[in-house]
Amino acid sequence: MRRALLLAATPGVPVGPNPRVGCVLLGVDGDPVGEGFHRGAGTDHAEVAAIAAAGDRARGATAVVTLEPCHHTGRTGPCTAALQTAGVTRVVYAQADPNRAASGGAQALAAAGVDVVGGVLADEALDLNRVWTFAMERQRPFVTWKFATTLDGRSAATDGTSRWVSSPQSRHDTHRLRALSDTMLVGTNTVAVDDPLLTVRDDHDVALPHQPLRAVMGLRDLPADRRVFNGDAESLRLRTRDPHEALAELWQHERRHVFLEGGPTLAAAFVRAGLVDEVVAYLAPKLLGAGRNAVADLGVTTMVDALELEVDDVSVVGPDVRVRGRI
Ligand code: AOF
Ligand code: ZN
Repeated sequence: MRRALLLAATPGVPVGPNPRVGCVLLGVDGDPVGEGFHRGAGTDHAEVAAIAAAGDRARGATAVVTLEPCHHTGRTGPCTAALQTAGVTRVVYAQADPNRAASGGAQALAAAGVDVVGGVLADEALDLNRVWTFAMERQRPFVTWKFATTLDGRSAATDGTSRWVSSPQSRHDTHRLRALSDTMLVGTNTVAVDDPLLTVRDDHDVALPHQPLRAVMGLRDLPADRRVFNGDAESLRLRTRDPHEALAELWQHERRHVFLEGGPTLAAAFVRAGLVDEVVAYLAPKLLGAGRNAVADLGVTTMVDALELEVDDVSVVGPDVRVRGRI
């Protein structure tokens, strides 16, 4: 299973709607006879890749796979059938499939006489696909809200200037995090005022290979020449003000991880709706004293009602401090 987990985490797999999955086949004498991993939506599932590698040696083999084999026809066929056709007699998996459309594989295999064991290193498998699992369970994308402020909590000065609150190192780090998501989301106000490009670039302004979808939500009309609607990445207009509706629409587009970079009004709408799952804050060692808050009114009037974060990481990024936590 450790080998299967390593395979699942092979670098270079494109960000997309599917989980990362690895599989090792152990032949009748217990030696590995084939292995495989999933390379992105539309390609072979890990089990099918491992079966292809093993050929005839899959007969009588044990499949060790990081996710419960699927039992549906989606972009590809059911792995339950592929395993049985190949003559696999035993299946050991880590994580139960949280995808309702595909689950039921363990039961179906057991009913067909295959020896099935689940839950082996399940926590590690879950960790690898933590965002995907969360999204599947809730049937909506996971939301990371990112913001940058001065040490006294200002995201812009009173004259409106917000470039650059945080350091080049923090901006570089932000681009790295953007590239791990599949969608960047801002409001129409941000587009109207700041005209951001919202693509993923490295230090030298070179576009990185994976460009998340650039989604813009809100009712305000925007001219087509705004930078977010141009450049080397897709964009999507969401004509809604309601965070629930926006996420439902993004879910229809098979989006699993939204990187929210909107202004204070949009951030407050998501926080109030209980739709911010993770916060990433860059705190720059600067003081403004006055200026705009990162988030608008949350309806909190007394300290005991403050929203608390469970912080899971604090890092120094250049001169700034990055805090990551769950609300
Ligand atoms: C994967 N790779 O190796 C396994 C998956 O519609 P599809 O064909 O892309 O199927 C996606 C679902 O299949 C996925 O959500 C998960 O439930 C199941 N197993 N998926 O992408 C794999 N084993
Ligand atoms: Zn499958």
